[in-house]
Amino acid sequence: MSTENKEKKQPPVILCIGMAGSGKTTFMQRINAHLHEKKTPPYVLNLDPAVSSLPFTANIDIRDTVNYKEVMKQYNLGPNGGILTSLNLFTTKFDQVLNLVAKRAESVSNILVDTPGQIEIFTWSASGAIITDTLAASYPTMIAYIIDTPRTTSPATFMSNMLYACSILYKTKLPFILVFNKTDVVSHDFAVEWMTDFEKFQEALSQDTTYMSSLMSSMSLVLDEFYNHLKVVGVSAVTGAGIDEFFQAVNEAADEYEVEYKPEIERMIREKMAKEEKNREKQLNKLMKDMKMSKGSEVSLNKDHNLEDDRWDDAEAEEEEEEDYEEDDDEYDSDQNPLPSASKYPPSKAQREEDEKFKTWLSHTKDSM
Ligand SMILES: Nc1nc2c(ncn2[C@@H]2O[C@H](COP(=O)(O)OP(=O)(O)O)[C@@H](O)[C@H]2O)c(=O)[nH]1
Ligand SMILES: [Mg+2]
Repeated sequence: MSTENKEKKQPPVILCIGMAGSGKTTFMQRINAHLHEKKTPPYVLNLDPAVSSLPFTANIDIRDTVNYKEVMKQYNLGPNGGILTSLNLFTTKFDQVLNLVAKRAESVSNILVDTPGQIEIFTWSASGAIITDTLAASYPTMIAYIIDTPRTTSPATFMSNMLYACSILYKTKLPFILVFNKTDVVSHDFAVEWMTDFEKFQEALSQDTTYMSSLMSSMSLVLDEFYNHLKVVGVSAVTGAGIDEFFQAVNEAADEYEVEYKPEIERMIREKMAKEEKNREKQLNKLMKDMKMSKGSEVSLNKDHNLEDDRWDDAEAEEEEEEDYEEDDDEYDSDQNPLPSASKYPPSKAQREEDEKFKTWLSHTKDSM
């Protein structure tokens, strides 16, 4: 991590997302070990309630909060429903999780997050979105999209996987690193070639004679734009190859977050606060109106004070006369004004008296504040 900035930088959050079996957990284990070796330990979160044994120590483990098997039993759910419900339950406590993370943020290099095996549980659930957005509001957050390289060598699977990644990028709008994993089995060179040379991908597609190929060839045009937004690295979680390149991409993604994503996130937060402020003002106005009404009825019940009130009325009598003139003017104008002016239905004398009393009361309250 660059230490040039005087201001202490927030640790980047690396969200590991990918299809089941792509190697997210193994990759987490690898980068965790790598950071410990460099004496820059990370903070580790496990969000997979169904993992039987973790090959690394998580600082926060969803399994400590919810027992996924119990959830399945209690709610009468299958495995996927159980995982999703566990994640939802955990998300209700995420503010506490965030507090714990914040306490350690100063002393860790990165925040690593492992997600459930089945990708859609995290990417298409409300809790996944809440967790992602909450982290992204405070930390430079990025997606590490893990790909099972040996299983992506056919153009059709490659394409499907890219479209999925594309949908996550558009949904989260966060910096995105494509991590081609398991390069100890198959090199990711073919993927890089397909992504940089459109003709090469078309060529590969043309050898695919299934109905998919024509669908794919038209869709691949869309992906060209998507590829421009990505960083691509090839790694092996098992051998450790490519991990330095991965962390280089993490640094770039963190900078990208500061320049491109943070201002946008801050703008969204400001917008939300302005909206809330406006709402508060509206509520306050409503409250004042309510007070005016209740105060009015209270005063009108208070007949004992009429003598005093009368003195005030004397002083106000002139004002009232002036108002009467204004009302007349309004009536003349009403021909041009399509909306009937309020003076067409002037308030009754009693109402006006009450209004005046309210104004007086208000000015007294202001003075005494
Ligand atoms: N050869 C090889 N196998 C890997 C690699 N990374 C993960 N695996 C294997 O892929 C399988 C699934 O890995 P896992 O980390 O559990 O995937 P997850 O479901 O995405 O968390 C396991 O059998 C791992 O041993 C890798 O870099 N190379
Ligand atoms: Mg896993």
